[in-house]
Amino acid sequence: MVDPDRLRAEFSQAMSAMYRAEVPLYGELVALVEAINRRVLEADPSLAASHGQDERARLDLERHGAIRVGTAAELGLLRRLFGVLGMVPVGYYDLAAAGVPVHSTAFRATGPASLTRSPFRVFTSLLRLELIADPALRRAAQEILARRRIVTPRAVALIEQHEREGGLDERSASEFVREALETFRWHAEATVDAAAYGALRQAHPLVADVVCFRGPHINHLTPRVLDIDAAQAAMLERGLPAKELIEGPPPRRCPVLLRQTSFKALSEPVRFDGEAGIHTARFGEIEQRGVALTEAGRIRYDTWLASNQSSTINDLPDDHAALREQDLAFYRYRRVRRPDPHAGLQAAIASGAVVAEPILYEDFLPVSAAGIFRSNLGDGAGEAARPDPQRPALEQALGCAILDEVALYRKQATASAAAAMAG
Ligand code: OOG
Ligand code: NI
Repeated sequence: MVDPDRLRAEFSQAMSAMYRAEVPLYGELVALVEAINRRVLEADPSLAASHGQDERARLDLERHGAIRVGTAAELGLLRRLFGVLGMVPVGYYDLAAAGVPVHSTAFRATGPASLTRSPFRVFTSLLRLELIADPALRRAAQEILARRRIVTPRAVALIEQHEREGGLDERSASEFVREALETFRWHAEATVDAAAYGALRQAHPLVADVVCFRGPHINHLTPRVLDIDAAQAAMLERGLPAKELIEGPPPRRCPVLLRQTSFKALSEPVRFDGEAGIHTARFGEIEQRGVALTEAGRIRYDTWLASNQSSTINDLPDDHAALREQDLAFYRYRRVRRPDPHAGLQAAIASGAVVAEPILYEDFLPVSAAGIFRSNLGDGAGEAARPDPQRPALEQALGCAILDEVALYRKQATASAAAAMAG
């Protein structure tokens, strides 16, 4: 049986190659990011060192993608498809609170070794058709969606084989990568005529993007950059249509969570029942990731976000030792030499026997995500709807529970501390 970590790495490369061919600007962005990452690591050997071998190895592979689906059944099927690649749903994001009629999760690997092998993640949103006000339009959307099949019959068969046999052999695995990729391909041929597209777009641009095409085309693929301010400047220098604002925390010496920027979505030629038109959906995005925050740390970030967003998050120290000692961020512990068995973890760190390394934030931020959605959907995408979070509904559609990201970070921190201090 093929290792799901290897399969995920292969799939992520295949996805990247497909998107590079579909959206040449993405290739440009990847080149820009690689150049900046090289420069940052050369200029700051201490950063390169603190990054560790594993971190460096995964940097060039690192991507997230985003897709949007229309029905619970589609989401349930994708959960099974991503399961073949060792990816499970982590985190619940309610974007309706920010005026975007979807709720979302991210499919990703969870174990530290698996993340090192391939941190590929896919932000996956389920359209909330119940938020379309016009009942006739809602029904029309449901009928259109009920007719499509977003996963090829062969891919479905391979998913079933995987579930039955607990894995895939070499040949089936390569076939699966090829077949599963089809789900995320762009289709320039809409499934509806221009009038139907117009009506759905009127309801919400997102509704048109999800409902009017054969499948959940990947709408962006995001490489990870080590200095997003430099990348933003480089994007503007090259004339890429960058979004004005970087989403997420302000720049800091010790980056936390996630900072993101994107270039605006392209207007692309599509055909509606043979008639020429345009659709705006796909864009490019880059992100810088920092240390994962504990609940207490996250409250401080969210408080800053809800306030006037001054240039610093005042009560979140910009210092890894302070973040760790005050239990505001998560760290992984590595033994350098045998610690004094009678001393605690803090003493072992102070003596240099154990080192603490930041645990990278692997997830997303709902307010940032809503900002990314909005800047790429054109006009009329911002009216706020404020229904309650629907986490149980999303879990029911997935057919499984959504893992809690903070619990995953805590588990990793605790397990590494125990291993570093063990006899
Ligand atoms: C997803 C937007 C969210 C991110 O990086 O926060 C996202 C979408 O536009 O479908 O990808
Ligand atoms: Ni994104």
